[in-house]
Amino acid sequence: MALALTENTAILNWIDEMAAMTQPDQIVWIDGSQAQLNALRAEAVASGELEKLSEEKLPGCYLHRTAVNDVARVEDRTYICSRRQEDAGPTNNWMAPDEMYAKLKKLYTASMKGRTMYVIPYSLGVVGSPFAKYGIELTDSIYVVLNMNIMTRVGRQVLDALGDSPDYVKGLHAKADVDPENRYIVHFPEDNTIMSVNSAYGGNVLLGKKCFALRIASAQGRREGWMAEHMLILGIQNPKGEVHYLAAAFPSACGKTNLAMLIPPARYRQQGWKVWCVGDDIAWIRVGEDGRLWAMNPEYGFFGVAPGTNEKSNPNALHTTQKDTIFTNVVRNLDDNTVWWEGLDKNPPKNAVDWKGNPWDGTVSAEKGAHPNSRFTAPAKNCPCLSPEFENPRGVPLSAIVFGGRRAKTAPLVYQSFDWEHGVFVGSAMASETTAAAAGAVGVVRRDPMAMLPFCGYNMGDYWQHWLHMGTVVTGRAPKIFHVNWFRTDDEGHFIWPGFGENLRVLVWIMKRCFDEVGADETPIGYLPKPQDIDLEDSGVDLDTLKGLLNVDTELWKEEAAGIRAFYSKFGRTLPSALSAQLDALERRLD
Ligand code: GTP
Ligand code: SPV
Ligand code: MN
Repeated sequence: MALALTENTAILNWIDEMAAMTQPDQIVWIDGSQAQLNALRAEAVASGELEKLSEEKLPGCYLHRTAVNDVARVEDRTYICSRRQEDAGPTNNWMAPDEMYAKLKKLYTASMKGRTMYVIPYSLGVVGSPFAKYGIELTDSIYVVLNMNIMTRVGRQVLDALGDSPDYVKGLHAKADVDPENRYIVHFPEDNTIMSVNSAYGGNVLLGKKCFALRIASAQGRREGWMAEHMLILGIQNPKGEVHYLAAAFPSACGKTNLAMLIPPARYRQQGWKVWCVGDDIAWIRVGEDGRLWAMNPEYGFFGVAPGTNEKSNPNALHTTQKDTIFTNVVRNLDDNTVWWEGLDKNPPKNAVDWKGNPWDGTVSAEKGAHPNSRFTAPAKNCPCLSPEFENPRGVPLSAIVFGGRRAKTAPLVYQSFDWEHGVFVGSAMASETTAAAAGAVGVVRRDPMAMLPFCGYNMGDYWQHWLHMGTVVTGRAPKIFHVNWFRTDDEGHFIWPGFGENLRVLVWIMKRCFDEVGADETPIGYLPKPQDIDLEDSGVDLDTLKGLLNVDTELWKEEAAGIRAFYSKFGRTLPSALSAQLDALERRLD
């Protein structure tokens, strides 16, 4: 094999086997050097896979367009192939491992003929730290190599840290024909193996992200006593200079990147409030030596939603994307060779190319210029508010865990659970409107427990049991658990709460609750703020509106409880009894 960067026989034998099946013309090891990455960028530009953007305005930035049928995660084609079907649970697609391996073998055979196989050694977490986990992704896509290089720590140092150990996650990705009928995103949690074929879209093919850091890692975490969660991690610095941390789980395209990079309203900034971003999508959570829960971000970059990102909503994200960024499925402005998307500003370019590659003049109102799930891949170190703790391998201690989703009605702006067990119930019962981040209908309310419905690598009932167990390990030091909803709408469908930077007002209440600095009203669903305890000065929201946002409609909540009961009924004996008891108690309180 050409220029292998390791003598690790577990790795070499596996690559031999995968190469014999896929039959690439050549194998190239990614060493992480700038020289090699630059050569790959040049090759991708020459082939049209990437388009170079203005070096003056967007230095080091590129544009990529995916196939029109390949723009989001495909949940109906994503599988958890454990030996027993019950271990995948009622919320995952399942097939017996032997059957799936045989099926995939046909799709991979000779799929890399005429192509190059790239070997990407990558680390989730700081290389060499006790909390890092390593993976190797084999892919025939330069786009994947360049994105993985932004999203994870890539290169020779990973192989050095791994040494002779067979403890790494195997990932095989082949673009094949990008055929949606034969697209499979498959996880074998018992083999630490991921196989992805017939796609070239981010979440389906950047195997370090959802596939490893959530689906495989959640299963590892259960075995090893930690948690892998679909959560942002942020630090809130108060005027005294103290920084307290929280992690928040919102479903895809429901505001994690935006909250993680929040800029406080002007008066708060003047008083000394600041938010530090530790992570925007994934948190690995462990019990620290002090008995508290600590969260670290295993990633190295942001794969963020472009539409809606602007100078007002998220200036930090916008700034993060001004260099060394890959944009996927956005508009290309031909006049100055930059990019545009809906919600960037009110001046769509007139001389442009849309996400499908067609001429676009910004006036075709029916057709969006950028795909609603168009994304930027940007290095974390570009972020102006990146936390000084970002490279701390242990992460940060959590004071609060926050769940949330898009709910036009039902869920109030914020409430607090009564205790850890009730908090796990609140997370398990989360529901949210679907978004463009996954293929399928948008705006349909569905249960999305802990924002992990598409990402839990084992039986969701066992996952809830693991959450309950973690609470017993950190008794007395457990983070307080909250639920937020920025997305309540009025009768015309407009968002009532201004959101974005103004969300700090809610985070401040949450922090006060964590440190027993403010009271609350006890309601059937949990503790709600006394309206006067949420600061509204300069928010544009009046007290009556806030009272509406905090309203708990008993009739809607009875329907909600019935919905939770129907969802729980899928789990049979894997539903933890503590959670069915929580549901019974909620129904009693509502009566
Ligand atoms: P994934 O990367 O898919 O996991 O998503 P995410 O949770 O990081 O979502 P993101 O922060 O990218 O937000 C997605 C969309 O929600 C964007 O279009 C945002 O503009 C919008 N959004 C984020 N926060 C708010 C908010 O507080 N209020 C409102 N109304 N919209 C928001
Ligand atoms: C999500 O869909 O939650 C994302 C984007 O963060 S992807 O990497 O495609 O999963
Ligand atoms: Mn996500």
